[in-house]
Amino acid sequence: MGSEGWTRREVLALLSGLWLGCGSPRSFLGQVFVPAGQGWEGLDFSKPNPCWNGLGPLVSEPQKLPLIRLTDRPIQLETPRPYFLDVFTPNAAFYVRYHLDGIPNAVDLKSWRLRLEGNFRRCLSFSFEELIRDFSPVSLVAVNQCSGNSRSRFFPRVAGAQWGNGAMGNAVWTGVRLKDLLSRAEPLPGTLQIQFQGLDTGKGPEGKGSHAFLKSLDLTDPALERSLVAYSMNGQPLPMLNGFPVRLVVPGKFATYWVKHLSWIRALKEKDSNFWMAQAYRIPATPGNTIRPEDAARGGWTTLPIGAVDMPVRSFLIEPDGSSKLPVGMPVRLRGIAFSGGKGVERVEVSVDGGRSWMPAQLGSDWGPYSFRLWEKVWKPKRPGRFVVAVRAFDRMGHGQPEEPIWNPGGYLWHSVEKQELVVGEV
Ligand SMILES: Nc1nc2c(c(=O)[nH]1)N[C@H]1C(S)=C(S)[C@@H](COP(=O)(O)O)O[C@H]1N2
Ligand SMILES: [Mo]
Repeated sequence: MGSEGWTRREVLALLSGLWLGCGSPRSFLGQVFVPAGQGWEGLDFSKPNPCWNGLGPLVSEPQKLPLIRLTDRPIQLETPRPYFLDVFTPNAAFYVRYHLDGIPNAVDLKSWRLRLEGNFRRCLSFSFEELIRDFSPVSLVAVNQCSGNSRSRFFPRVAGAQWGNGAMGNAVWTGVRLKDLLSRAEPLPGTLQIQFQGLDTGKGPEGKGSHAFLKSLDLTDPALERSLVAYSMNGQPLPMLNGFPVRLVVPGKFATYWVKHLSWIRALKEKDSNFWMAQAYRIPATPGNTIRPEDAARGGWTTLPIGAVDMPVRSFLIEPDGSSKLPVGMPVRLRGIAFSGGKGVERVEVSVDGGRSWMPAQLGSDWGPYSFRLWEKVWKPKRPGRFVVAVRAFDRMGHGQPEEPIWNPGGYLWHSVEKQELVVGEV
């Protein structure tokens, strides 16, 4: 690999990624899907990332286990594959995504307030203590998934963090119902949207003047009804990097609406025209929200905010990860997770012949329609060889996953069937 045209920093980032990336037998990540007969030196970066996770060094940030660092400023950390063997993602392993580099390192709960302002009958503010004491706590289980999860699968590649599959996590969220806060403040007639803002600040992308991270939902969006202002994650305070002291939880919607360090809730009389709503996080208004790159380049197509859709159903093989040979005749547990954006998981099917034939998997406990659901299937390989395992899930509305890749310029909504090569050897 020549280094022409690359900055030293980029080369170093790439090298450190390779060192820990898929195919390296020393790697803790070990989530190999290396093309037949090749080692990791055979990976082609002009093609989709073949590894389960994104590529990057493992780094330890405060309150976090070693996670895969995709970018530094803003910090973006991906959860390594083995943590998804559990239905709840540990807080310390939960992925991290920011847009701005001015992120809070500490929040003083003595002075911190959650403020409701704008077109409300009453402008209110609440201390952390009041949120815990004066409202009945509500708990729910929901998957937080970045809109760009699996973006490194896109071909041709698109700009943005090159996530593998680890920009997602499932947790028990506890807090105050958003609607309890809204009904105390009472949106006045003429309110179109509710806007959410966290404590982070910065310049944002070059020339965009996006000083703060702002997201809005229509006042009529049913997702507001089920949303929480969460102060607890898996029974613990939120890690700072996941939004301490409180974050918005919008079950079923992509995590871009799950505003961290939530400190301002605003009633808007006009539709939010800020950068994060009007320009970023837009998807093609086409069937399946997919578009051909050449059509996208021609322009003249309409877009929707990604909040217009619920998360599509997805499923993943977590173990075995392909890093070691399986012995012929020995039963192995194929294990993984599936989830949907609110329609539940009706069934999961597994294939060991690359998707030609499918077998039903056993499902684990049902933690509700927004949660991960574990699945497993015992498989006894009868002959040596290379087997391509594929997994697909269906939600309760009968929606499945496309076999074909999708594409859009933002690199959003990837949900095609995942495949993993497993090698079976003679005993
Ligand atoms: N304050 C704030 N909240 C935010 C963001 C942000 O940049 N700042 N990013 C959003 C996006 S796009 C994602 S994917 C999730 C990531 O949540 P996590 O970092 O807790 O995993 O946070 C959302 N909430
Ligand atoms: Mo995101």
